[in-house]
Amino acid sequence: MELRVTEAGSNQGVTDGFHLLTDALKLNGVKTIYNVPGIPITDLGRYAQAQGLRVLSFRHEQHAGYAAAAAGFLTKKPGICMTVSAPGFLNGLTALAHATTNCWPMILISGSSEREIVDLQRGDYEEMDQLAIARPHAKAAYRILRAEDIGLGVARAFRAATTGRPGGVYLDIPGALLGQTMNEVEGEASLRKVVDLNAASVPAPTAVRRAVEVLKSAERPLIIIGKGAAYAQCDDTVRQLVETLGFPYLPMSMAKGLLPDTHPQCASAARSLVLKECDCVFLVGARLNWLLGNGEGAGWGENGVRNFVQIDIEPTEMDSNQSISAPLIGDIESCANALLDAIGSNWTKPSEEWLGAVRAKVEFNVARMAQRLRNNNSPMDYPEALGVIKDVMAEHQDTVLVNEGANALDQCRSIVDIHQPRKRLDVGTWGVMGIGMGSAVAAAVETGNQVLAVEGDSAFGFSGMEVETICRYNLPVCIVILNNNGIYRGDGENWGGGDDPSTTVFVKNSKYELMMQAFGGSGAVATNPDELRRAIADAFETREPTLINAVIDEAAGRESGNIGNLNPTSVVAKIRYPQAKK
Ligand code: OXT
Ligand code: ADP
Ligand code: MG
Repeated sequence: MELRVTEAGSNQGVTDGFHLLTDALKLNGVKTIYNVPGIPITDLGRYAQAQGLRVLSFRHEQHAGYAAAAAGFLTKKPGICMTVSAPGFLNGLTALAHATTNCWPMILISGSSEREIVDLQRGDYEEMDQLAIARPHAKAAYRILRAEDIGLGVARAFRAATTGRPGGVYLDIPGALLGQTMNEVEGEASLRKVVDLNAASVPAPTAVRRAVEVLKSAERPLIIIGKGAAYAQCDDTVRQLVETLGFPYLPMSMAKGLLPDTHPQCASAARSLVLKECDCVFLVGARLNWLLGNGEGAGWGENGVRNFVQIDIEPTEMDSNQSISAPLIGDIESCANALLDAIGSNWTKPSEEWLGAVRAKVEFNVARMAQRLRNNNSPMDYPEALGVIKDVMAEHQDTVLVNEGANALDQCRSIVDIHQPRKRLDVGTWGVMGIGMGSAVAAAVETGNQVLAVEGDSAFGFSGMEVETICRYNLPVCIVILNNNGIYRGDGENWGGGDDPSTTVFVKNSKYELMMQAFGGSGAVATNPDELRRAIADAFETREPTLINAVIDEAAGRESGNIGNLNPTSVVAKIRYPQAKK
């Protein structure tokens, strides 16, 4: 029921949609909104700011959305993004889909046009049926039409975003809702605080016993830890489980640091060996998707893996690719504790034959890499530049590393150790270019820590304008652009021989550092590892927004980094372009 102002000319005892919405967000613990203002939500941002929420305005909704998604991963609570209707909503939708794909909680709140106009397609300002468009890209999508339902709508969004497998939720806010009024006391009473957002989900005892039996029977076991485990924020329990079992483990990209990458059981540097040789894989908050070759084929042993054991909060994840011999359906903390209880103190660790073989391969590969990290060439190649970043992350372990690109991503992931949980944010399940600056802003705002964004020059371009946002809020973000003049490499040629550059090549020797200087931040050029080391040290000391243009040999990269095999090949290309080089 909608209540109108009772006393003419007075608004005492009355509230409205604007204030109910911000009150509902505050009641559910929201502290920050990532937003781009405009009709009909400009005042919503102002009122939220007036009521003590931090409202950060971006230059493009996609980056506000990526910030909200990253905030969800870092905090285990929904990150909030707010946009205007149709184009702003669509700009934010990519990020909502990214959050859903990565199983991160996020709420996209978009202003929209009124139903009576949209549904008859009468042509409203920014008319679009946003709810219908959002639904396939979100875990859930809701529209609120009445002020008295705001508390309910926000509560449903919070519950859906977090409980069970987390994901993105869309909340549609027609402009007129914000202006609706109702009695203040009744309005306050209509708000709801969601209790036990990340509710525990305990596995069945039979499932736990089955898992212990399967793990016990393994001869060459391997644990794969995914970003679901990093998200779960039960770091000590996961560590205890890994150390008790004594298996070698592989951290997926954003699970790096959950146990330090320097941990003696970490098998990252023996990745091919462990995937090829293992007979039992224990997945902890990781999916057997493309990043793991769907658990079969190239990379995996010829005879395949005998048994998979999997912990996941989402029941339908089980058997999505390979048969799971022992599914543990529940949250990681509950499952890990149940396993630890069932294992007790009588656990036999894997054979020295297996552990020794993995250790030997790790030591061999780390030693082989070490020399490449110490060269001091100009221009640099990737390992030379990343050797510096590796040292920086070892010296400043609470720094949050943001990373995107192709070679800039893959080589950074292999070379740069992460030492603490949730200190690496990257392109995620879809391999998205453009997450960089939004993630960097969220990391700085949500953690208060120094942020180091290691960016391919192409990757940076997707969100580069947000350096103004970083300067405006004076965030401790140091951006290092690994600048090889293009996508994958800077030395590609136009295979038709025309004047246009190759499709993958950018302006040579671009002065990216000036972009940061334009907004009052610091800019520097690094042509060798020593200069890079000094420039990062300066940025960390001052905590000023800084952009370092790190000059990389334009011939240093590989097509698509480590995933070139995913490019389709043309059988006629070799005949048509015999002289062509990439
Ligand atoms: O065991 P072996 O011998 O095999 O060796 C492995 C490890 O053992 C070893 N290793 C180590 N050695 C020594 N020491 C240590 N510590 C160590 N650690 C590991 O290293 C190797 C490799 O190990 P790794 O990395 O663990 O294993 P691998 O096999 O690579 O793992 C497989 C994967 C699949 C899990 C892994 O590769 C992975 O996670 N990949 C993610 C890839 C990804 O998502 N890429 C991003 C997308 S690429 C492409 O699509 C791009 N686009 C198109 C585009 C996109 N994406 N988005 C949008 C919105 N629009 C367009 C674009 C435009 S990339 C791109 C821009 C690129 O240009 P940039 O200028 O930005 O970047 P540059 O390339 O730098 O120019
Ligand atoms: P990665 O890319 O690192 O391999 P994925 O995103 O593929 O990780 O997998 C993460 C998995 O973790 C998802 O299947 C998700 O359902 C699961 N997950 C997320 N949070 C929890 C949790 N608290 N407990 C158990 N599983 C979780
Ligand atoms: Mg590049």
